Amino acid sequence: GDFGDLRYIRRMALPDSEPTLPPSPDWTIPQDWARYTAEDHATWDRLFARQSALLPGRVAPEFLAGLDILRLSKPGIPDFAELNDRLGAATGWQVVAVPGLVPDAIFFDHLANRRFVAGRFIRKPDQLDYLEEPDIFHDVFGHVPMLAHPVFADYIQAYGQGGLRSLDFGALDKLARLYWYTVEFGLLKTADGLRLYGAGIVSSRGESLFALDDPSPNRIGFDLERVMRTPYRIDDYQQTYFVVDSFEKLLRQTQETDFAPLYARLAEAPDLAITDILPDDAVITRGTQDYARSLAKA
Ligand code: HBI
Ligand code: FE
Repeated sequence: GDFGDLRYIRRMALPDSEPTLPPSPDWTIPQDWARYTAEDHATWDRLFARQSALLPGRVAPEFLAGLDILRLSKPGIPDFAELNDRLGAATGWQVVAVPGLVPDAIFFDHLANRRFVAGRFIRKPDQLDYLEEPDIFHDVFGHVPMLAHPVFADYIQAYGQGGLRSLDFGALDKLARLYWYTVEFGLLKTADGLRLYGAGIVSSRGESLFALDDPSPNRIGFDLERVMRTPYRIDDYQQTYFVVDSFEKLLRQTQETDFAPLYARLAEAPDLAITDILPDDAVITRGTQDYARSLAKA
């Protein structure tokens, strides 16, 4: 089936079985923009054209506004030097290239200092809908537009700071769910209806349609503690999406929550099942889960 570009997440769940030597203390490498081939640039342009045609009317206005930052002076894969001039001017964030997944503490340290790590490779033309690791299209097209939004920019930084602290509590798996269900797969409630903003959705053609239109998944109002009790799917479209009312509220909640007692409570409470609906949930869509069932049978 069409897995969108989510399969990359599978690698995040694996133990670090392929030890890689850090290329530098902070794991960054040069982008080497001059090394991209004409085919690489054409892949970016195809994906960019396809998603930017699909997203108006589906994506959060904040994302659409941020997308302009990716329209650089030359077509093809963005040159981080030029991109960073623009992104830096907007919110002070920078994009840095890394060879692939980096250790958690390194990842959080970059976010806490307003540096977003991005893969520098791009998928091959036969992988437009399907790949296992985040490539530059996911990392840059998916994430950079929201990093250009001042409130969301602060939210991702706060997440990085919280991530560093979660390591001391042994609560990384719980906190990672917050990132997953907001930064990667979040939906926003607007006066015109639900809109997409999660990078894992907006960089995937299939999930850009599924997350908004399909009757299968649950769509539930965002609640910080509830989200942190909810496991997620790493191998296919989500079975539950969480909907925020505003990015301001999301940021405020993340800054004001005292995570130490929250982690203590979570350590006592059992995880929920992915598709559970609780009496206190603000249910927007009660999903049929037909899509997930069809996968299980296949
Ligand atoms: N590395 N390059 C990269 N990208 C990620 O999204 C990423 C990572 N390393 C660790 C990591 N994410 C996780 O810590 C979290 O998403 C929880
Ligand atoms: Fe991502």
